[in-house]
Amino acid sequence: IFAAVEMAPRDPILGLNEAFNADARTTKVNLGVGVYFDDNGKIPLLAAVKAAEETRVKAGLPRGYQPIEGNPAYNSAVQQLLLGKDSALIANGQVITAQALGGTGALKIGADYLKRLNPDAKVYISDPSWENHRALFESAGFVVENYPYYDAATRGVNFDGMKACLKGLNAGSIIVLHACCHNPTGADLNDAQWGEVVAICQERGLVPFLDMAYQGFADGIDADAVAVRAFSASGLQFFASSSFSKNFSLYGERVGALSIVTAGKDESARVLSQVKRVIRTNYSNPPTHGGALVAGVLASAELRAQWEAELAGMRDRIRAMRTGLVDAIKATGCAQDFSFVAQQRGMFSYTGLSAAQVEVMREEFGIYAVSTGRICLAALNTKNLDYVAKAIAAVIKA
Ligand code: PLP
Ligand code: TYF
Repeated sequence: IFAAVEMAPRDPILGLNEAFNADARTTKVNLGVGVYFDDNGKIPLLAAVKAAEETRVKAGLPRGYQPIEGNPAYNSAVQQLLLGKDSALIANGQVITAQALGGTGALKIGADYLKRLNPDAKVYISDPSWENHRALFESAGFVVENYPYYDAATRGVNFDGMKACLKGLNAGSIIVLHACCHNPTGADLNDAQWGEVVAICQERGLVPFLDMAYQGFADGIDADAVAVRAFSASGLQFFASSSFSKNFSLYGERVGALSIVTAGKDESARVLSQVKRVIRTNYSNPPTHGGALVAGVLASAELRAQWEAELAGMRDRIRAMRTGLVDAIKATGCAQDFSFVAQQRGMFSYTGLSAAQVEVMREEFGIYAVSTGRICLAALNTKNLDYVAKAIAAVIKA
């Protein structure tokens, strides 16, 4: 049965981890995968999460099945993070949320449901986008195309190009938007631009799907929800995926959620019933532990404050690494100005390094980056910063 099976291509980002792990050099640095490491190069276990976990373990709970849509306390906390605790949409019963297996799982149940809802729609993702967006929507059966997004010349968003494209799309087209901290470019829309995108979605009858994987990594929980809040104020229906991999440092626990804003309570009940059907035929119901930890942190005023402080600590450390990298590259005497790195938001920077330069970084310095020139700033620390800066300066000069 397997004789004719070909090797599938490796995930361009996760595949780098394998090469990194096999590298024997002690000076090696992995700037490839989007994971937050602390100044010692370790993935943190947040103190707020640890406290919630200790309480949960002490309680010695049985492990029954969860409801198909997951933990109700968790789902309600997710809605409040996205839409704000005083959201009229929540009060009106216009929001449904299903706990999902990470942000990826949320995107997949959303994609599978959209395929049933509107099988002929096309999906549009930013150019460039997170590598998995295309593959995921294609595997749900959609044709996926790009809308213009990044402008390499300005290192910002080609907003005119993006708008012109969105304005030409057919009604019902599905638009995947990075709610904040764009992966891979670090270039986000400003508030006014979000307002314009909302207006275009309204005029054209587009279906927005906001992917929120880094809430709290740019400016803070509420500040990073501006896009979601702009859509929620518009009266539009939309989809939103949440991931708590990064902001709760719970990568392997697979904690995420799919939320859908509907026109009203009755619609919500019908939509939720269909989403549950998608879930049932995929994995029946989500796992308990990670969602319970997030719900536990968010239900306690004390743990929530502790989490927000820890999240601010991660955000501030990334910012310090951004300015540190800019300064350290400058200090090498490098002719190229890297000050744009300090303006980009979230975990990533599109450095402008070519695939050939990225390869030299890997071969000569043991520094791993994505071939597109994307680096993860959250993998820099006070010990490897100068080494990375010197390597970047060296490959640019070569
Ligand atoms: N969406 C974007 C834009 C991401 O960068 C990521 C990264 O992990 C995800 C979704 C997936 O999140 P998760 O790891 O929780 O599946
Ligand atoms: O972009 C990143 O590096 C993160 C982690 O298939 C990731 O979002 C990368 C690839 C992938 C799943 C997660």
